[in-house]
Amino acid sequence: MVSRRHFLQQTSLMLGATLVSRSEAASIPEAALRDHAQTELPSLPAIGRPYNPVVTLNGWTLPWRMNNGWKEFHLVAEPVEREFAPGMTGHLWGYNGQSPGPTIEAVEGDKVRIFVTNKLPEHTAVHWHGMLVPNGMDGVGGLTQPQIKPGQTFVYEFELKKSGTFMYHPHADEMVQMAMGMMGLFIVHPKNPRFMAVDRDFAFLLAAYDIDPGTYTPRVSTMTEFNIWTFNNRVFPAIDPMVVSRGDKVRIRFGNLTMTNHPMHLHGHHFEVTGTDGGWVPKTARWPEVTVDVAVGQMRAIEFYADVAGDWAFHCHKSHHTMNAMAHGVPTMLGADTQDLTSQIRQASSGYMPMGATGMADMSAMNMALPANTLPMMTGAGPFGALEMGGMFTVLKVREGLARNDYRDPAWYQHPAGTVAHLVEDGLPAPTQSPKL
Ligand SMILES: [Cu+2]
Repeated sequence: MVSRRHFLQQTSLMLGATLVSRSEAASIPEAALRDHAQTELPSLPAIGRPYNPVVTLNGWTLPWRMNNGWKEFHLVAEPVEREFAPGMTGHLWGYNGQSPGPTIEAVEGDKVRIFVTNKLPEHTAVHWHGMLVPNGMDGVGGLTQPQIKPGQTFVYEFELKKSGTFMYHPHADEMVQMAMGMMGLFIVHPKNPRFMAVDRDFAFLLAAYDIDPGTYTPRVSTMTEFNIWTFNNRVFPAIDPMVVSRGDKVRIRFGNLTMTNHPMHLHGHHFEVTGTDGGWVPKTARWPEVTVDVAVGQMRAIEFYADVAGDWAFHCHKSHHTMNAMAHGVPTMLGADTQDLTSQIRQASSGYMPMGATGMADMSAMNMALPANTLPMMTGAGPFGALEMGGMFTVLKVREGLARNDYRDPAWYQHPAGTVAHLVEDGLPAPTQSPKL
């Protein structure tokens, strides 16, 4: 246990995460809470070292207070409700009212003190993924600290040695606690705000769940067959677009805490990987890409100039990860003649509808009656019709002349005349065979 006097010592760091006593608990900063999934606009820090804030897609940044040179944060691990998209909510575990937990933003060189209160029905511990911390602050329950029991508050103290993109998640009953949504981003900004500066800086986590249609709580023992694929626990079309001004230098940071890898693909631009959870990638070690695979437990930061106006898709390239729950477990009916079958089955079940005999594209336009609390397999209405996407998909919206802090959804792109692929109506030339040589 820490004594009050030790607590106020500014120069020494604690060697291990410690339990906070009852008398110390009175001085803990209030824990900020959220009950919605809207994207919080980035705000410049009012106190402490200056930095360029990130935009957490459908997320927010945890407020802090300064206490004699220490930045103090308060995370509360607790059961939460998270809306994946209107029509589907998960009963998850998270931090401070939401899952993922709030993004922690601080600056290289900062001394941070993070209080963690456990309101879960079982013990937990918080690991600071990728961060260089004293061993006793590493948050591996049983290995580097005692588990944080329900009702207890522990405190972590360390100095931020390196800037970059990191994550926090439990290292206690991991299979259950991560399958239930316990995770968050930890962004350490460079001490020099001009180093690696960009105009727009987006961040989110990749997370996946197995939630049967009609139910609310993820199956926690699922190993690979997940059915809800998310950016920051939102699925398309409920993931906010990434809105940028044409010419902006843009960074997108994504960490993968699912149980499989995700090839993340950007349309219309070439990017470079400029950061991993091990730090910034030197310029000489970068190469151009349009897709970068992010493995389990990895983070990647990509950068590019958004030089072409439009609505550009940004998504996981595994096509079953841009689908929602109802896509899974559907038999393949391609090529099957369902006419006879349909009338026979309808004698037993009047509402029967055959699906997929010519593909499944029409399912996104179909308003099928769904069980409670699930989402159609693919959905989203675009300016030209159904988008046929779900899950890990959003849109990079590049527009002319947006103000620096303007992230409002500018609606769909208005294409200049003559720049959209279109139907060929008449005047098709007759097919000709190339002359035999
Ligand atoms: Cu994927």
